[in-house]
Amino acid sequence: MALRKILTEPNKILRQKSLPVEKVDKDLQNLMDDMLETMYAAPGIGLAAIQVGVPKRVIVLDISRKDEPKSPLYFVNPEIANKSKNNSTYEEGCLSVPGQFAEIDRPDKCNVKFLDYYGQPKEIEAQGMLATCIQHEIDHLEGILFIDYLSKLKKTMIIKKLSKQKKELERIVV
Ligand code: GNR
Ligand code: NI
Repeated sequence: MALRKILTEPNKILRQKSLPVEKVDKDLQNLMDDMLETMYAAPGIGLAAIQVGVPKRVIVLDISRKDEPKSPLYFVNPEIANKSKNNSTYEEGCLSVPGQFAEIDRPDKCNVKFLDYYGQPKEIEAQGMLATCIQHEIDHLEGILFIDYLSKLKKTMIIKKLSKQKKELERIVV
């Protein structure tokens, strides 16, 4: 297992559309193991493969609390089969948009079809935080970030700030 580097905005790779996985093999399981380790280290509760620069439709999640046993979830080729008409609002953050948070409205329940860690087809009904997170991660597979749902002004301000932070960091490294 290895930690991978998480890409942050602004970065064109994050805007790529990820491609379906053809086979859940050892290499893909290795990617999922690395993603989970990277997510726990960050720390975060979800991670899409594109956030570590791999344009494959793969997501890992763990929404268990600190005082609960770890409960990792792996989703390969996830698809929303159904979503509720009712929305709920959560304060979202993103490891690719560091230090920024915003309230985002999304359907409060969704059914998700996917392949599990072993390539077995599964379907779950997600609600609450899990539903929010799965939708946030599936957005990554389409090149969408939560800041895309904000007003143009808010989004521009956040991207400017992150871009400035990146330049500052480069200056220090060089
Ligand atoms: O760690 C994360 N927390 C979070 C909080 C609210 C809604 C979504 C998320 S996902 C985020 C990790 C991440 O960026 N996944 O893509
Ligand atoms: Ni994210």
